[in-house]
Amino acid sequence: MKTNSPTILQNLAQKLLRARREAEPVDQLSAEHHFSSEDAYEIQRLQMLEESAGQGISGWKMGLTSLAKRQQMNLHEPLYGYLLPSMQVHDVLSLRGLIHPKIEPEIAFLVNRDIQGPLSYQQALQAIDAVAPALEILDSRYKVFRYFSLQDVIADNSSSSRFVLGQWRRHWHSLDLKNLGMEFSLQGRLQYAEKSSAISGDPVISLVQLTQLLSEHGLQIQAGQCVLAGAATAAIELQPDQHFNLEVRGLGACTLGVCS
Ligand code: OOG
Ligand code: MG
Repeated sequence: MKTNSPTILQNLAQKLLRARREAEPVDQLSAEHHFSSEDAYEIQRLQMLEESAGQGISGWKMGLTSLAKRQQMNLHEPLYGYLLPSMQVHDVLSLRGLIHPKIEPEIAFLVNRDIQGPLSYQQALQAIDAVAPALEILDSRYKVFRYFSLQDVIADNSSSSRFVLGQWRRHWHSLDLKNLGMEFSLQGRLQYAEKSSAISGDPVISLVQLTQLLSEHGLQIQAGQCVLAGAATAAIELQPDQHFNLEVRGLGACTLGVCS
C-alpha cells in the first residue's frame, strides 16, 4: 500500500537522485518519513525513470538472496533494482563519483524473451539465453552503509552502482547452475570460495523471484536484458589499486581493476 502522496515520493526520489549524481550522501529517508515497501519501489522507479531517459534499461538486479548478504546487512527479504547502461563498466573502475563502494561476486543471466507475470522454475530456465560470471559494485547514498531499513535500501535502487559482466556462455545447458564453484580473489589471494547454491539455493530461483516481484509492481523483463541473481558472499569494501577476479567453474572469469 502506498502511504505517502505522489509529491512526497517525487521529492524523496529527487533527494536520492541528487545524492547519487553528486556523490553526496544523505540521511536515511526513514529517519523523517514512514514509508511502505510499495512507496520505496515507487521512489526507486521515479529515480530510474529519470536516470534511464535517453539510455534505456540494461536489466535488473536481485539482492539479499544469500544468507551471507542478509547477515551482513541485517535485512532478510530479497529485493530488486534497475541496471542501466551507464552502470556497466569494463575492466577498470574509477572510484571517482562513488561514496562508499563495495564489490560482490554474482551470476548473471541474459534473458531471451519478454517476461510478463511470474514464471515457474521451468519457464525461467527456458527464458535464459546465456549465463555469465558477474561482479556487482554496490554503493549507498546514505551516510551509513549499515543497519538501514529494507525500505531505505529499496528506495536507493537497492544500492546499485556499477556492474561488470564476464563472457556470456550460451551453451550452459550441461551445467548444474546451482552447483557452480565460485572463487573470489583480491590481488590473487582467495577471499571466498562458495557454491552458486548460496544464491537463493539456486540462482534460477532469484530469476523466478524477480518475475514475482516485478509483476507485483506492473514491471516487465524485456528480451535482451540481463539479470544479476544476487551475491554469493558478503561484499568487500573497495580501495584504489585493488584487482579482483571471480572464477566460476564451467563459466569463466570476470575481473576488475580499481583506480582512484
Ligand atoms: C543491498 C543490495 C544487496 C546483493 O547482491 O545481495 C545485493 C545492499 O547490500 O546494500 O545487491
Ligand atoms: Mg548484488
